[in-house]
Amino acid sequence: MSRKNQTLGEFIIENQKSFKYTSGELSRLINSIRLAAKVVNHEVNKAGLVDIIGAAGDTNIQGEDQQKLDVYANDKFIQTLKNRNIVCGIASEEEDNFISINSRDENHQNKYIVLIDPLDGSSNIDVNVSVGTIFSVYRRVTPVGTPVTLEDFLQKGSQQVAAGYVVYGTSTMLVYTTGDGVNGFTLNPAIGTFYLSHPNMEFPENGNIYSVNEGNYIHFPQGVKNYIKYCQMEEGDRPYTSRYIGSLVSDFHRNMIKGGIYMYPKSSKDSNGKLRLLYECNPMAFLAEQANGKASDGFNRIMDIEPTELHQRVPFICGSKNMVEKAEEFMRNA
Ligand code: AHM
Ligand code: MG
Repeated sequence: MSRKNQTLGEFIIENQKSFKYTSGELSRLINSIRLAAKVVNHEVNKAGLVDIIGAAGDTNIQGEDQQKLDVYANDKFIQTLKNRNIVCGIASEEEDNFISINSRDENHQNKYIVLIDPLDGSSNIDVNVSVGTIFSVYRRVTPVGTPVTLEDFLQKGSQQVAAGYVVYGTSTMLVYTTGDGVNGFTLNPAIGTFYLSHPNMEFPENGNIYSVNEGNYIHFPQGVKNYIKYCQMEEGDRPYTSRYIGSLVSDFHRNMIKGGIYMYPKSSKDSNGKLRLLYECNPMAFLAEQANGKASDGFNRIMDIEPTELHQRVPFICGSKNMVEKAEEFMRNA
């Protein structure tokens, strides 16, 4: 059940019954992400003041070292999840290895693991363009009571129990799914509360926006080149509009609302593209499917890919269902 003006806190409590597992742990986990998102939002919003309050690497007026924002976001999300004693393991784009968390009576009793990209698109910060946080949640597969292992993190996207993102944009929003549709909450910064502003979000089946870094065009596979030419062709509802922010969360968010396709294909420079399967593509794929959209590597469903490494990269095509299927058709026929 959802109603407008509901706060995220109320929504979590009222929807806990619909979770597959109802111990309350997942609710507490989403609550922790909500809290960390607010803290990071506060810092991201001050990014433009860097010349006034000091840049990364400087020492601030209290004698504290200033951190780069992506490191800051990483620390805040990890700290919040650790302190609240909710997860047994965390993996992050910012950390080479996963972190095993041994808490609650030193007995490894927690069941959830989280994979996170704490500040995606961080090259956009210097120019005041939106950035985001992406997260993905699984239940561990190794026995409770033992330390987590790599196996807990290398699960297929289809095993996710929750996923979402925070977009630090003109408004800050938290958008997430627990496998029962996608809901979006907007932060009222004056009082620090997220409100349900976008209930039951869905990709339109068709769209007219394509988002891809066309600077890499000559390096793309022929199928992608052909699809881009198709988008630009004068025919029916085409040419489509090209919009590329260079911040996956923001490009995805816009396409979900307006209808569109995002692509980061492989290229002759990067044989698997750029984006990471576990904490960028899988969570966005889960959201896309829950919002009536589709996510693919060009040939296969993203959430069916069997992961082999923590920081694995994968080509990514995601968005309105009919557009993704059309792109796949071009890939197959190239
Ligand atoms: P990051 O995790 O290093 O920030 O990289 C991921 C970002 C995505 O948000 C964005 O869509 C893409 O990289 C942009 O890459 P490019 O500049 O190559 O187009
Ligand atoms: Mg990233």
